[in-house]
Amino acid sequence: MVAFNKFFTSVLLAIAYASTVSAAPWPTSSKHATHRVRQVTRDLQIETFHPASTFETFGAGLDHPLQKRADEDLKGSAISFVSQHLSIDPSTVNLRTQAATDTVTHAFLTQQHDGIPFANAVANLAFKDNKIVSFGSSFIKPTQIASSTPSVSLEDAVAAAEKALNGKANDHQPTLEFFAKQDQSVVLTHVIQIENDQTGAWFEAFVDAHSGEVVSVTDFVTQASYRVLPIQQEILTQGFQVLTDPQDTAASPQGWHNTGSGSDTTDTSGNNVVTYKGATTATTQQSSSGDVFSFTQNQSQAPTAQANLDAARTNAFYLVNTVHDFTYRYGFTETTFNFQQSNFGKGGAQADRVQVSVQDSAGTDNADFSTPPDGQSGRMRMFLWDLTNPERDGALENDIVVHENTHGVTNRMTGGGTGRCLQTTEAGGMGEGWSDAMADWTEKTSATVADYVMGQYVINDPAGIRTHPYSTSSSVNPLTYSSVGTLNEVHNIGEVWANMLHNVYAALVTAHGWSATSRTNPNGTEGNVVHLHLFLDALLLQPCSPTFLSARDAWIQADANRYGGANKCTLWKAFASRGLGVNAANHVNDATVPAGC
Ligand SMILES: *[C@@H]1O[C@H](CO)[C@@H](O)[C@H](O)[C@H]1NC(C)=O
Ligand SMILES: *[C@@H]1O[C@H](CO)[C@@H](O)[C@H](O)[C@H]1NC(C)=O
Ligand SMILES: [Ca+2]
Ligand SMILES: [Zn+2]
Repeated sequence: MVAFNKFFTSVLLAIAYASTVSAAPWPTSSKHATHRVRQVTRDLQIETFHPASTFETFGAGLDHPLQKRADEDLKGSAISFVSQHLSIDPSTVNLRTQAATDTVTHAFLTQQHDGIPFANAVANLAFKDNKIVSFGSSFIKPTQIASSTPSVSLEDAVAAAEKALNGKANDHQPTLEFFAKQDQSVVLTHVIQIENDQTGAWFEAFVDAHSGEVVSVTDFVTQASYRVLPIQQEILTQGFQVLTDPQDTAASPQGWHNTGSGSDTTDTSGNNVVTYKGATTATTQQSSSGDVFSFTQNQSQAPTAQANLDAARTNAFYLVNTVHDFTYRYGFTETTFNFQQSNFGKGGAQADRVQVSVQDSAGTDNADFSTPPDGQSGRMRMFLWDLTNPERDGALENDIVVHENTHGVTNRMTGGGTGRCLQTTEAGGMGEGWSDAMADWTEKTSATVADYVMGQYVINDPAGIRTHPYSTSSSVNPLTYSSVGTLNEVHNIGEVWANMLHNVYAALVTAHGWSATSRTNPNGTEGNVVHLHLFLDALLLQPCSPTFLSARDAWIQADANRYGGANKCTLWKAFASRGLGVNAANHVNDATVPAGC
């Protein structure tokens, strides 16, 4: 495979170059927003490129060109705005999909040529009250575009991708898409999903349809989620509780045990999730009739003991359903690319409930979540942790399950359900941050905003698995925006973002109080309700491959959209207190807040 060898060589060159950056005039972190170095297989490391996104927000909104024409639809409005705003021909703009929440309508677009979409030159527009409130774009000015007729067959492209990525094409239909390279030249690619059942790898390969080279990948798996610290001392676990009818029927109209047709299931499978060990049919059956799942964990026995395994599958089932239900209330619905087996005719792509593999044999001391596009199941794998005897089960630590599940939420809501938009180092880092921040949100039981620690149970250490607790105290957690410039690993970068969001949360709760019913009532005015609304609204607003700067701007705009900007100064002060003020840029702190704040 000449093409493969060529690819391999150029990759090695890119990496060798990257590792000698000390001589370069720019900091390594200047690539955080557009690149990511990935260990694709044991022998192959590649650096992927994602065009930089611009992001503009418009406060109360801009008028758009077709606003006055009553007969115009969203598609016409979106294409006409984008082509005028970027001074490009409307025929080069394609509306890929749209989504709506209770406040905003979103259009997700791609650049196109000869009717073929660009995979990585994309845009997103948000409309509120028929005005444009934000615009994100990674459209490029192509220097050269390959012929739109492939000269390499799909069959040969599949073979090249399978060889390069050490896996097999799955049954997802390959597509033909253009792909923008770093030099702004555009290649035509066969886009093929490749999986490896043993390693759990799940990629989307972009294979040049004229040269046969693998030019890039999307990695659907968020890997190596947990860093391990030494065991110091014991903690007590919080203990189980029996919950009766915890389902929220506003979010799950047929409950948790019905996939939209036929009778209810009597095991840990339903419309939002199936939890199993080994095979998807290896679920836990109810312990007595009427959906009773009561299994008492015995901590002196191995996690694999029957009752402990049943407790793990039951706990994960409860958690993923609960996250489904409360995120649904706040806007992660069928039309905004959520995970459900049946969408009950409400739009969006279905047959994609989350599959949770507990006690997965592929690894230890970790967990991961794969987010393919809307319409394909999300896949969570929970491993055992071997730092204690008996081992401990990640499925029994709620913050770990919520962290993993949130990868599905952020990867689906950013960029319109493609799973392609949190691939850069910086965006991947924020992905880890949102996941910790969501776990932080779910574990609050009062208005007190105590320091928050992730993952104490699995490693049996009160310090948890991160470098610092999340805290409003800068002495407890000193991370600021400029820390991102010194960090290269996504979980470390994620800690900076999660700590900022912890401070945003604390500021909102201080300003507006706390609701004990926030999970089921999104109409409250309390700070924790406001926080989760802005959290999810901002995901839909922000551009593909967001940065700390554009993600912050998306929160500010989300507040303008939903609350008329009532929290603008509260948000700016919280972000600025950790270096993400008005003039922050290039991983240099700034504490400025807008005039009037
Ligand atoms: C838990 O397991 C240990 C070890 O097998 C056993 O001695 C103990 O009786 C069990 N506890 C309960 C409550 O079943
Ligand atoms: C929230 O408000 C909406 C719109 O007014 C209403 O339909 C819904 O029932 C309310 N939800 C709750 C839990 O009060
Ligand atoms: Ca879906
Ligand atoms: Zn993670």
